[in-house]
Amino acid sequence: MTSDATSLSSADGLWTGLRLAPGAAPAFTLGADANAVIVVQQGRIHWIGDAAALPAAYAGLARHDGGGALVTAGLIDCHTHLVYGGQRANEFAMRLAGASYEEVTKAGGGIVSSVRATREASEDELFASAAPRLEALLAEGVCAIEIKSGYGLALAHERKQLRVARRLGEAYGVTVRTTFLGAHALPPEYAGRPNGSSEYTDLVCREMMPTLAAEGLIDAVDVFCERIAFSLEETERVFKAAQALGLPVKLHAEQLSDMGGSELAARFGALSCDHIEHLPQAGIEAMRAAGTVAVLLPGAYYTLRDTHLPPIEALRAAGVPMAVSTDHNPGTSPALSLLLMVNMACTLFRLTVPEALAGVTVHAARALGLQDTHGVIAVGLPANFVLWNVREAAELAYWFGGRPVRTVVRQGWIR
Ligand code: DI6
Ligand code: FE
Repeated sequence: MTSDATSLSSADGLWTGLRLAPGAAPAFTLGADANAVIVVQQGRIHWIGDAAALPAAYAGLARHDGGGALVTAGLIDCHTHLVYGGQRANEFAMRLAGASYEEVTKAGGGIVSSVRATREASEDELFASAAPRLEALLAEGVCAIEIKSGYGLALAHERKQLRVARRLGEAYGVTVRTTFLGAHALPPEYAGRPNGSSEYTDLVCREMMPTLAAEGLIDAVDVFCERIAFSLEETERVFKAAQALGLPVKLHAEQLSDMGGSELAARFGALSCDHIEHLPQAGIEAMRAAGTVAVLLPGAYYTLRDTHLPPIEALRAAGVPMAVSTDHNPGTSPALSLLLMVNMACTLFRLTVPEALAGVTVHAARALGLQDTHGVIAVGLPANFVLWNVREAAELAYWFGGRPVRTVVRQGWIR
């Protein structure tokens, strides 16, 4: 882990001998074999172009030899539940032995077991357990990440999660966008009450969200809208509370069934609808009209052995931007590789390589409201880019496993 105060060197200078991956720097259409140059100054992109056109003023800068590496914008993991206590490998083993989700839940498993472990953990313990998970993602070139709450389900514990998310961003020099997901599951103390879900939704809207927003801990608000979680009516109550606080929304939508959540989210101008295996055409149209990003989560689809594919062709035809993310969480997607998600998005969901790479860069940025500062290599933006030891961009989706990263430049520093 390096903090900016102790990094060995800044990325300032002349990065030479580069090949820009398609889409990496939209302002340029340099051929994949062009000898591209990036100039970084004070941690920001100052110039990009063909070496032959480099302005003389930059010729004397410190040089970083790219050695012919392929370059993409820094990767963005736009949907994670990275901060939580404990882990649930035992559930994984139980399910392999044939236990149903109900049996796992009866044995104390499921989200509630992560809630219990998160509540028992201190803020420092949560930081310590999340740090190596973040390091694994950063090692693959992630330069921005979304981190949700949703395992505390009570004010003090939701605050703990969101504070850890902020601390991780500061400690590692990575852009972190926090998402309040108090409406992730019904906490044990509300389960079994006749109006427990509605009463808890009130607590989320009237106490937890405004308090944590006032403490500067919330960048966006999310809900798990599903038969086994929160209803459409409860989701709308949470969205209205977020809107009143000026907070953007996103939604775990249509993961297991068509709840109509995507149309509701689009009505609130949601940044993204996520999972969307059961997304209907009406939801697609509403998302297109609202500019809402479709976030695909192949890790959860794979772990749950789902067979209901998201409507990729219809999303593509409608021109809805598609992002790809790990959905890192201890239950349905304990994924620590965004590149593996790129491979799964192609292999399982049939995205093209350019679509999958856009899904972890420019579209992922839009899903976090970061489209003006992240997701592409462009003059004026913070220097977030990755040099890869591959000949062609398709290799970033083709290989799974391995370490194709040559150099990560994150927030203007070599990591
Ligand atoms: N959808 C999921 O797949 C995860 N949360 C959600 O909203 C499950 C989270 C867990 O099992 O811990
Ligand atoms: Fe999720």
